[in-house]
Amino acid sequence: MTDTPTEPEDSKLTATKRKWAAEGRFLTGRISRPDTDRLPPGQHLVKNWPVLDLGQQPQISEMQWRLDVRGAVEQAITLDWKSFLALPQTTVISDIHCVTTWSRYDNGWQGVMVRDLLDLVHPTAEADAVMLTSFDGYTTNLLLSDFAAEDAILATHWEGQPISREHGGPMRLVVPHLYFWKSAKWLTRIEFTRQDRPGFWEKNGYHMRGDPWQEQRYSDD
Ligand SMILES: Nc1nc2c(c(=O)[nH]1)N[C@H]1C(S)=C(S)[C@@H](COP(=O)(O)O)O[C@H]1N2
Ligand SMILES: [Mo]
Repeated sequence: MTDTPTEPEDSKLTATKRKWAAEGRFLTGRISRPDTDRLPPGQHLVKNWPVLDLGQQPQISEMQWRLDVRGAVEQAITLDWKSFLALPQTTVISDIHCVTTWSRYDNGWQGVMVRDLLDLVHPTAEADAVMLTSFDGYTTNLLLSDFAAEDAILATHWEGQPISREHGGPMRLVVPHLYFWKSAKWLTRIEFTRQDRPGFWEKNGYHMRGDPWQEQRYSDD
């Protein structure tokens, strides 16, 4: 049902952000911890919610929507919209930290906790990472230990309203403890893998993990 989306094209944005990575732009050299500093080094607070993506904002109807969960799992599954909404629904509040230096506190999310999805598919002992693919062709990778964070959520609602198309509706991932590029909008495929492989930004100079408190903005090489 879900075909592999094609890789996004090289754009001006990609070229600019690749250049920032090469220059180490925005790096403060400070290391911090979430329990002592709510705001990670080099970040500033915003009240609005900026839109950032590769410029293709797919319009996915509830009819077309699918979430394909595959790879190193005991129970691969393809969910349609109705079966996704039938999973346990949870609300959480968390902060956003974007690598372009803005942070936004106290975002209320509603949806399916990643941990509830993991209970359903049971990653095998070999599974070490996930590759996420979105309807716009975007990819990003996470270690399973980060994806399984207790506040990671497959979100359908923000502040009580369905997430708008520009912010990744009808469903996006939110992994609050990593830079926001790891939080795939319009998510359609979760592939569990034995090895952590780079996604789109990770191939373009950005860090494999992306911990804001350790300022893991860019790859080391
Ligand atoms: N599918 C998809 N997800 C994506 C992106 C994208 O281009 N496509 N951009 C990422 C980046 S770089 C950021 S900072 C956040 C921005 O989310 P927002 O537009 O809701 O603020 O989405 C992330 N998820
Ligand atoms: Mo970003």
